[in-house]
Amino acid sequence: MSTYKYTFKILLLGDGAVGKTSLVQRFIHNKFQSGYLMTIGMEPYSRFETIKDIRICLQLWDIAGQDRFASMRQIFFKGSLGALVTYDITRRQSFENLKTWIKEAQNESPRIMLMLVGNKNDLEDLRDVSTEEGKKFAEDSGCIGFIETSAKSGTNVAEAFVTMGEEILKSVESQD
Ligand code: G3D
Ligand code: MG
Repeated sequence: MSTYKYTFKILLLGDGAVGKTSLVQRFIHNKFQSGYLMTIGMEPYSRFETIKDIRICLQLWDIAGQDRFASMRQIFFKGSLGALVTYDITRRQSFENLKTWIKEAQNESPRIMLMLVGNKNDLEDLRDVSTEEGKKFAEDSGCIGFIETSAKSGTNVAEAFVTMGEEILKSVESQD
């Protein structure tokens, strides 16, 4: 079925190598590939979901290598309704750097809904950021939710994207 009521533009933000591309690949193709660099341009990936009986196109944009070009950045942020703000639970610096990502997202898209995602939770032995810290940061920075995921095992990946979709739908429908 190709008819749908809404397209929600959702961004993946966060440092390099936190797993943004891997999360999108897991959600779209249900696969995980390690060991080579996947190059994603400005073409978004889409997956259709039915949420509360409403057919929705979740359009996912991975910032890839465009972050250095201001004009690309504007195209990237334009019309975005949500973002998965992603860090790697084994790399504290990627967690600290989210402050900058969030500031930029809120500057470019003041109404954007943010969901905090701690990825690589299959690597429990290497954990560097606790679940409690993640939760607290999400609350303090006005995120609509927090979830830990693994693109490798698939844990919580669909939940992260679909929850984002549900929250955007709630906000869109309450404006009608
Ligand atoms: P990015 O798009 O944010 O830059 P990538 O990140 O999706 O390219 O992932 C960066 C590296 O982390 C890749 O390793 C990838 O396989 C790995 N990775 C992504 N998600 C997970 C996860 O949930 N668990 C684990 N264990 N590894 C993950 P390589 O070796 O391909 O560079
Ligand atoms: Mg990538």
